Amino acid sequence: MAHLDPAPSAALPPLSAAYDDGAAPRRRPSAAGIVHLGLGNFHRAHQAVYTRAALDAAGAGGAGEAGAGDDAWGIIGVSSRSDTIPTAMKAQDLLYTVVEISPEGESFSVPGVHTDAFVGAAEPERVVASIAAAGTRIVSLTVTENGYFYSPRTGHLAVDDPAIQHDLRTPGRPTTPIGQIVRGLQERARSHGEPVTILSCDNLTDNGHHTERLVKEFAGLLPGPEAAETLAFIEDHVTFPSTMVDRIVPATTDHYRELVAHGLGYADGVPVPAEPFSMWVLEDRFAAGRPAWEAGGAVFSDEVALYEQLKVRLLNGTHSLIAYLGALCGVATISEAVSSGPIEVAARTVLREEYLPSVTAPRGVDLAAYEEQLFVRWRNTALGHRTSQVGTDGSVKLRQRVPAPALSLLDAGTMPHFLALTTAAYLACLAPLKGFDPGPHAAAMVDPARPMLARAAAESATGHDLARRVLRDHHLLGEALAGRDDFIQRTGELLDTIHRHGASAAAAEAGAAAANR
Ligand code: CS2
Repeated sequence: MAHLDPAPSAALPPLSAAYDDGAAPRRRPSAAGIVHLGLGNFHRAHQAVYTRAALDAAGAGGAGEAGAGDDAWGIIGVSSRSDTIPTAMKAQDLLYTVVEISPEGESFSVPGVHTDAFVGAAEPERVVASIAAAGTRIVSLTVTENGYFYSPRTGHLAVDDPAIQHDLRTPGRPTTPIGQIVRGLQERARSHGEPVTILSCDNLTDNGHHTERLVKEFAGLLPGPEAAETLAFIEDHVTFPSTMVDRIVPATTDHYRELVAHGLGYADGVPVPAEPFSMWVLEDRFAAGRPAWEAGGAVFSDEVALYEQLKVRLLNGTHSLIAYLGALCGVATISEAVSSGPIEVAARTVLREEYLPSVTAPRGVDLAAYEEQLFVRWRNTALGHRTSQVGTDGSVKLRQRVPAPALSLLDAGTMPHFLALTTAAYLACLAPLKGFDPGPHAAAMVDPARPMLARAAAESATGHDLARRVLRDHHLLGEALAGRDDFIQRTGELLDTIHRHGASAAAAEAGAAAANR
């Protein structure tokens, strides 16, 4: 990629000035209809872009679908703790640029759909009030797999977690997304009783039902009659549609700020890079209307669960293997990792032989074309999607990706060597045994299980010891896999190979074993 001089941003007009020359949408939403929890890059390059298309369609007279012709779908963006994005967005009239990156070049767009932005941790009462406002018709979430405060062992609300305990004891100042939602719903029930939709947009299987269960479990723990009142309101006035979201969105770097400065001629402190591909499949169960997101290509379907399973396994599951093997091979980006022969072979094998058997294609989806498209997307070198970003939060992500397909193969008498390799490569990155250095990209991975993993690694002499401690004793991949000694043994063996001979040798070993099964 051509080198660009650092942007002379001080000399450039701020993005807010883009209105005057028509680079930003002139038509802003007339009011806020959506409160979004998790004002990160993914939301800003996904839901916000679909919402812009819906507002444009409403401006053009609408298409006769639900929500068409309605422009009161502005989004109040709530960042969980960091003030970087809210502060920067407010300084530029709530605008930011989406930089679409393909090997052929970049294109720029400014969604301009937010009506406010603030930090939830700094203003907890305002989160509750925003969710409770009668004008709020959808509360959407991108809080990552790690933001739902559920026990990976049971799938139920992590009642003993100090943050959930805090939210149960402190009505007006919740800090967790589930606590914020329930307190907001409680307030709605008390004040006006208007219906609302809770819309999870995270990579969780059955994300709507999962969110509904956690919300109801939290509501059920409220004191005395509050529990019954809130649960009754939820039952009658709240829906939780499931969604499948898909767009690769790397972290913002100065490189993207420079691209905006040079390409668009404005200073944007918080642009969002994104791949050209984008997909959104939703159940059409909205309690109080919705924007005409189909104007941006969203698909309303009764097969969301199948789409979600396809995506979480084929895309996300394979992505994890590419990230951990890549990091162990010293590679910074997904595109570089998947272009290496042994990693591509491992990725294709896990996808075809270990994820594919457990998915059912939604109507009209060609699985061979889906696979090819994934490899094209992963090879998008211009994107700079980092192995450390995909490898982050593996303890929570792998629970969604590995156990179900692994168990169905194990139950059929087939060893899932590459799912064991995914687990082994994760452990090699996050729980290195004494004397093993997984390298800087593994060191950059953030994971809530790091303290437990470090203790387990310190107590273990071999890969097998470590796999046993983490999978069997700590149930890292859930209870069912905790009881599968064969899978744990295989993970331990592959982990020992990584320690002794490196990740490529372990991938070759898994490949040889898979060829013989
Ligand atoms: C990735 C996803 O970080 C990860 O675990 O697999 O963020 C992936 O890029 C998106 O789900 C693509 O839609």
